[in-house]
Amino acid sequence: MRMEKVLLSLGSNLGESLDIIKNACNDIKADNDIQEVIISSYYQTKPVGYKDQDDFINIAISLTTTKTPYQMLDLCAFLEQKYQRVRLFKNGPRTLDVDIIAFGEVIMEEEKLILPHPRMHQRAFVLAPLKEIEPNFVITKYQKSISQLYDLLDDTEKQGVKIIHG
Ligand code: PH2
Ligand code: MG
Ligand code: MG
Repeated sequence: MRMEKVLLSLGSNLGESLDIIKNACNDIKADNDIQEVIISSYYQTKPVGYKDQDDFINIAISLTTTKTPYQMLDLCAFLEQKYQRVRLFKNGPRTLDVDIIAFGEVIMEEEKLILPHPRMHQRAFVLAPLKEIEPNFVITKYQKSISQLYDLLDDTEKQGVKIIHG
């Protein structure tokens, strides 16, 4: 079976965000098709897009898996359901969002899944946690590492992201 490295971004700004993210991490570690799970520190991040909402907690996860991209997407959707995702409107407050940022070198644009994540290269709340755990992972689409993509962000974007526990 082919093993791929997968990068995930988790976010929450509604409910008990720290607990929700911690529990989702444990669920991911317990999955039989997932190995080598690395979890970043927790970050408190200013909302991007729709601004009139609470700060988010964001983390990144790196793992290896024998799952396909769509099987991985199913797990993300399952976890969002399990933690009773409430999402009032696009980019609005949510209890748990689990996004696939990259799936090996896969590049695809389908209705339900775009890889790598279409906005990953613009977001400090994605790249700061990822840089901590996978600085040298190359995003094939951009021919740049996570660390290089992070360095290209504006200072204002970077300043909205603060580490909260190590
Ligand atoms: N997710 C969004 C929109 N804006 N802002 C922060 N800080 N963190 C997020 O996870 C986030 C966001 C859409 O998924
Ligand atoms: Mg998202
Ligand atoms: Mg999402």
